[in-house]
Amino acid sequence: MRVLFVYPNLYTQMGFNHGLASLSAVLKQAGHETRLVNLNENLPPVPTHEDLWREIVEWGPGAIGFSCLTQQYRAAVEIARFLRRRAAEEGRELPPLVVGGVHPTMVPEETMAEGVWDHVGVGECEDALLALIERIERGERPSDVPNFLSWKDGARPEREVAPVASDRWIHNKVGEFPNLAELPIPDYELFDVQRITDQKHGWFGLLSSRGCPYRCTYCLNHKIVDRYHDELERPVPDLGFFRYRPPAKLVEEIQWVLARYRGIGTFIFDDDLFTQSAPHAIAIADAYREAKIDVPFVVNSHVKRLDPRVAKALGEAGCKILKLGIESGSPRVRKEVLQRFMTDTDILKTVEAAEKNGLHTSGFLMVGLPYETHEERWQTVDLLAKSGIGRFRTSLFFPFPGTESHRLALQGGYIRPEQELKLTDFTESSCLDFGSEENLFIDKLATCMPWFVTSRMDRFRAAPASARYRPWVEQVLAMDETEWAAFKPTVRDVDRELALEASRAAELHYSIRYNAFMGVRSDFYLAEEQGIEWNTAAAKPIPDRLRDLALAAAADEVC
Ligand code: B12
Ligand code: SF4
Repeated sequence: MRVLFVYPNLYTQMGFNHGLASLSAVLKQAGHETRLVNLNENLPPVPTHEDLWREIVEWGPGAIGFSCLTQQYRAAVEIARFLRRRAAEEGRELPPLVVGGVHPTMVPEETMAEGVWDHVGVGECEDALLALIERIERGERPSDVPNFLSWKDGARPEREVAPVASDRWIHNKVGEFPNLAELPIPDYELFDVQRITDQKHGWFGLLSSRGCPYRCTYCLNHKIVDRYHDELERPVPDLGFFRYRPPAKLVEEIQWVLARYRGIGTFIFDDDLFTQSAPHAIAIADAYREAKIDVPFVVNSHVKRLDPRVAKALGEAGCKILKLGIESGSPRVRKEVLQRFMTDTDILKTVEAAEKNGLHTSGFLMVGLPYETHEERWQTVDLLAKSGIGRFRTSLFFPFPGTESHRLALQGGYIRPEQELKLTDFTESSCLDFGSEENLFIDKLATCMPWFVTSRMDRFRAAPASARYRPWVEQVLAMDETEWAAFKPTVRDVDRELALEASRAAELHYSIRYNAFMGVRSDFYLAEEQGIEWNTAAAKPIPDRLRDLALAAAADEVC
C-alpha cells in the first residue's frame, strides 16, 4: 500500500527525523511504498496545503501519517482540517489520517479529542504502524491495534469532543519496544538528505541507541517509561527501554551513508544518552575507530555517566564534542524542580575529565525555570564560569504538556496560557511569567549569557577578560525595558567587537557563535576559524594556545 508521510516541521530547525525514517524503512521492507511531504521554510519551496492535496489525489495513498513534536502540532491539525474540508468539497474519500510522534505520545487523549485524526499513535510505532497499515490494506477499519487510539467501529466524530468522552474511542495498550538489532537501516532516502546536509554545513544525525534511565521532569522519558510500565505491567528494568544498535550494523549504516552523501563533516549521535552503558559506548567507539571512519562526531552524555574509559575511547575515536545537560547552577532547583540528582562537584569533575581527554564540552542550560530565585539564576552563571566548559546552549524553559515540569509550572501559577499556545520556538521568548522585572532579567540573561559568564570568570581563576566584559553586563543590567528593546538587536554586533578585542589581547572569553543562543569558549572557535584541530591545540596550556591563535588571527587580518 502507499503511505504518505507529512512532517509539518515549520518555524524550527530544519531537518531529518529519525522516527519517520525508521517507520518508512519498516514499511518498505514489508513491500509498501512511502513518500514524504516535508514542510520547512529552510527547504523552499514549502509545499502549500493545495500542493499536498494534489499529491494525495495524484499518488493515491491508502493512509496519511503525520509526525509531530508539540510546537508543530497546531500546524498539523490545521493541515488535517484543510484536507478534510477539501475532500468534502470534491466528494472524495480521504484515506485515514494517522498521527504520531512526541506530542501525541505525551497527550494522546487530547490529541484524539481533536476529532480530526482517525488513529493516534503512542510511543515507538515501527511494529504498530506496520500492523495498522496491513489491516487498512485489507479493507478493515481496525480499532484494536496496539499503540493506537482508534474510534470504535471507525466512527470518527465530525468535530472536537471532550477528552472525557473516551467511551467513543479505544485506547489500546502499547506493544513491546522495537528491537533495534532487527530494524532495517533507516530510510534516509525518504528525505532530501543531501540538501539538508548541505544546508547544515555537513552535520549529519545518527542514532545508535534509544532510551534513558533518568526521569528529568521536563523530558518525555519519565512519561514513556510510566506508560510502558503501566500498560505492559512489568517492572521498569524489565521493559527493555534502553536498546542499542549492534556496532557492526551501525558501522554498516555509516559506511552506506558516507558512500551515498557528499560533504559530511560531523556526525551527531542523537541518542538521549550515548554514554549510558560503558560497554556499549566503548564498543561503538572502537568499531568506529577500527573501521577508520575519518569523520569527527558529537555525542550526548551525562554528568553521572562518563566512565573515564569511555572518555578515553571517545577521544581516540574522533569524538569532537561531548554534550552535557547542566540546566541550572542551583543544586536545589536541579533536585526539586528538575529531578536531576547531581552535585556541582559532579559537573565540575565531568567537564574536567572530558576536556582532559580532548573532548570539547557543551552544556545545555535552561533559563527562566519555575521556582528558581533570582540568586539561583546567578548560580548558573557562576557554575559555568567556574567549570570553564567549552560551550553552552541557552534555552528559555518551555514546559511541554504531559511532563511533570508542566504540572509543576501550572501548579505554581507560572504559565501564561496565551503565550504557551502562541510560541512555536522557545529560543525567542518564555511562556512563563515571573513579574516584569524578573522577566526582563531573564531575557537579558538568555541573550547575553556569554558576557555574564565571562564577566564572572575571574572569581575562580585569573581571567583578564572579566574586566573587559563586566562594564557591558552592568550596562545591560541597568537598562529599562525600552532601552533593552533598542539594544537587544545589536547584541551580536557588540559581541563580535568585544570578542575581537579580547582575542587580540589573548584573553580567554565566551562569544556568541553559530546561532543566537550558543556561547563558545574562545580557544575553540579561534582554532576552528583557523582550521586548526582543537584536539591537537588542546595539548598546549590555554594561555599558550590563545597567544598562538591571537597571533595567527592578527596575521590573517594583515593579509
Ligand atoms: C534527535 C532529536 C532532535 C534532532 C532531530 C529532531 C527530529 N525531529 O528527529 C534535532 C537536534 C534537530 C532536534 C531539534 C529539536 N528538538 Co529534539 N530531540 C531529539 C531526541 C533526542 C531524539 C528524537 C529521536 O530521534 N528519537 C528516536 C525516534 C526513533 O523516535 P521518534 O522520533 O519519537 O519517533 C518514534 C515515535 O514518536 C513514533 N512516531 C513518530 N512519528 C510518527 C508518525 C506516525 C504516523 C506514527 C504512527 C508514529 C510516529 O514512532 C517513531 C519510531 O519509533 C528527542 C528526545 C527523544 N528521546 O525522543 C528530542 C526531542 C524530540 N526534542 C525536543 C525539542 C523540544 C526539540 C527542539 C524544539 C529544540 C529547540 N529548541 O530547537 C528542536 C525541534 C526541531 C524539530 N522540529 O524537530 C523535545 C520535544 C518535546 C515535545 N513535547 O515536543 C524532545 C522530546 C526532547 C524533550 N525535551 O523531551 N531534536
Ligand atoms: S538525562 Fe536527558 S534524556 Fe535522560 S531523562 Fe534527563 S533530559 Fe531526558
